[in-house]
Amino acid sequence: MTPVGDVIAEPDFDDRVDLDPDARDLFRRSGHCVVRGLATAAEIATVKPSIDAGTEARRWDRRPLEERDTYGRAFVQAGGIVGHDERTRRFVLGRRFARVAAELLDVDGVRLYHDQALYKEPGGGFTPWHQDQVYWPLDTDRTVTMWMPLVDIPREIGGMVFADGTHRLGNLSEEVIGDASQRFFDDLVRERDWTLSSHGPFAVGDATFHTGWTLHSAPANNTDTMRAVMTVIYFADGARITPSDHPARELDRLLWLGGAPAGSVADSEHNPLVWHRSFDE
Ligand SMILES: O=C(O)CCC(=O)C(=O)O
Repeated sequence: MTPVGDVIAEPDFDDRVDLDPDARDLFRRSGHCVVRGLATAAEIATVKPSIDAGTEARRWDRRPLEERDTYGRAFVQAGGIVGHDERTRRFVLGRRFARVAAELLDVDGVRLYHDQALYKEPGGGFTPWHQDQVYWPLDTDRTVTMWMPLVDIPREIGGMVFADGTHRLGNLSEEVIGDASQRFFDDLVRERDWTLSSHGPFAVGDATFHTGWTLHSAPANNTDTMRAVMTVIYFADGARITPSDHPARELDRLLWLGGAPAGSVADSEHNPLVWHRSFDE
């Protein structure tokens, strides 16, 4: 990795970092973990202007904060920033991050599902409880999101709150993120008495990883700082597309899997193999 310092010419996000076995163990036991310093401040300083611009260009909801619903108030959301420019592409397709994802999932290779910027504005609302994989028409539970702050995130803002061990329970509800998922899972969290964990505060370039079925939420941003976060979602190479039996999954099939039919291997041009064991040989 490049040392922390000023903006650098071109970061190399393809290099190898050694994963702390404790992070791997926590991920397998609880469905989430944190990897501190996965990118340096200098690397993020170089790439952040591109991600900021890509986020502004591709954000889905342009209404003012106060006109949005609970989901819309949670963050400015923009997906597919990988196509914004070369710097963003190199970040999203960085083998450093994908190798960590593959190691955590214990698979030979991972493909890109999609990337997504999640910028929680000053005054932005909480992120309702949800499971990501309810959106994903994939026949595997070997799926993972890397969530990386592009700014320091103090304890007052915080990061996601995870319900430990829920990654082993599969689909707990067909509710997509919103008021209904918040109500449903809030009750379930109380009823099942799951242990809740969080990894904040964060320095820029730290990253959390959580599986597609790990139940999570995030607190509101009551500070004056934009909580700029970039995420990259990966799935195990070889996964197949499942039948579209939910409108959200059908939309995702069209948006992120190249519209390929149910039953086919998820390997469209939008889902490149970002890391495979053979790349290191
Ligand atoms: O950043 C947040 O507030 C929530 C992120 C999230 O739900 C995710 O990355 O799956």
